[in-house]
Amino acid sequence: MPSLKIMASVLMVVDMRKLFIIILMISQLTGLSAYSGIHTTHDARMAWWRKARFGMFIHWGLYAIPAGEWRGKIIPGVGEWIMAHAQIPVDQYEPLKKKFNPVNFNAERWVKLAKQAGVKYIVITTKHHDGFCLFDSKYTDYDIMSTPFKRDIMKELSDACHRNGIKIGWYYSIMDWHHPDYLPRHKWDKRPADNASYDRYIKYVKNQLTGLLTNYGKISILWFDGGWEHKASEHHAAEIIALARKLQSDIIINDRLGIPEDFGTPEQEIPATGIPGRDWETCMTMNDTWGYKKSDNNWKSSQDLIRKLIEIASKGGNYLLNVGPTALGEIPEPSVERLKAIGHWLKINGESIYGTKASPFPKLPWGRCTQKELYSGKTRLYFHVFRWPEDGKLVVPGLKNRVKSTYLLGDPKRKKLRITRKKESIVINVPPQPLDKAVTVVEVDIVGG
Ligand code: JFZ
Repeated sequence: MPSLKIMASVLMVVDMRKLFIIILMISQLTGLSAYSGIHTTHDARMAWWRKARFGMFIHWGLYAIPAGEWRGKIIPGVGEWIMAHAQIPVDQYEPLKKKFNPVNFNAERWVKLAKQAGVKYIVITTKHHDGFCLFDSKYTDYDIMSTPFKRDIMKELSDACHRNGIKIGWYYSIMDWHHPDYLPRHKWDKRPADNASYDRYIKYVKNQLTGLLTNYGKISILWFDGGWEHKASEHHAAEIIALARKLQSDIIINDRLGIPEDFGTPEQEIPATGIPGRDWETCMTMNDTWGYKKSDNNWKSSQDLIRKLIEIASKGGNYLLNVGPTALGEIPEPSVERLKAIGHWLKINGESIYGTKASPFPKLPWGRCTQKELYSGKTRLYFHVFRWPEDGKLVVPGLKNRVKSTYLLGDPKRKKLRITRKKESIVINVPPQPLDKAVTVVEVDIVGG
């Protein structure tokens, strides 16, 4: 019978462990980090992000009101840049805030659509270049609380994300065409700059980021933008990043403050060979604009968007696909349709994207490949076939490993496919028709990696 003293110390340990688990659970549920002093390593904080592969970008703000048109004219370029492209002075643009009343905004509906699309995280513009804040800011009245809407959109959206298990990230533009201390003034901005202080502006940025990273529970990503008009040192970038990591210890930060940080951000393009050795995410529009633009109906097809997701995953990157809601708070129907189509494909084929790594093959003429290590020392290859072989023979060049099994990923009957070896290739005998005309996935388990 162990002595009472030993029993007491065992109970102490058990209690302490329970307490630690309770604190961690509270921290996860509330996003409040009881351990904000502990900074995670890059790989530790990137683990969920690398598995996620697919996020939704949301560009929303006052620019959704003009929606790409000003004084009866369609303004060239992206919708969220209308203030610059139409050279609208601050005193003519700022009054838009009195018209911003997105009565059809419903955070739960947006997040449920994101989940249906197979999205794992959302990044939304808290403040874009026009300087308008979609959140309740203590440091400016150029914010959502000064509009007829008077509701903190960031609070409603972050709460909906936390309820639905979707990670939430903040886009925050350093460039600010409204704040009197932001410099340089653009040529169309005739406001005097004599008393402007960029250091005072950076203090404003730090104050706003403190609110954004304190008042909304767990924030998983900080997506900076608009940093290109100053050197990182002029932004006090290192201080801003240290502040963010102090407030949210495992937050993931992009490279657009002028310091590489956690991931690269190729925009509207997929790097030909990915970015080996670096985490990266391609952000892309579904049409040609980030912010809503009434006249832009140049929508990419659902098949094209699915194939882009696959292309990016096959090179080891993430896909941040954009929606630009209307001034009433609705995601445009063409975007909804495409998100649902992507989600339908991922419902059947998602394991060939989530948690996978880049292709081991240099190039495949008929499609792309991703891979996943299996516990049994085997590797599962996912061949995404864009161009189905008319002769029913899918040739995989350069695959020397022993093949353990081959199936169509979407085949409910799990019918094994016959393969034959041909020199340094294998030939997979596939049915005459693909299961999915957009992309059919062939899964091949091989010995080794
Ligand atoms: C920026 C923003 O200006 C744009 O409005 C949108 O938010 C996009 C996601 O990010 O666009 C850029 C940023 C950098 C480059 C081009 C467009 N660049 O470095 O060429």
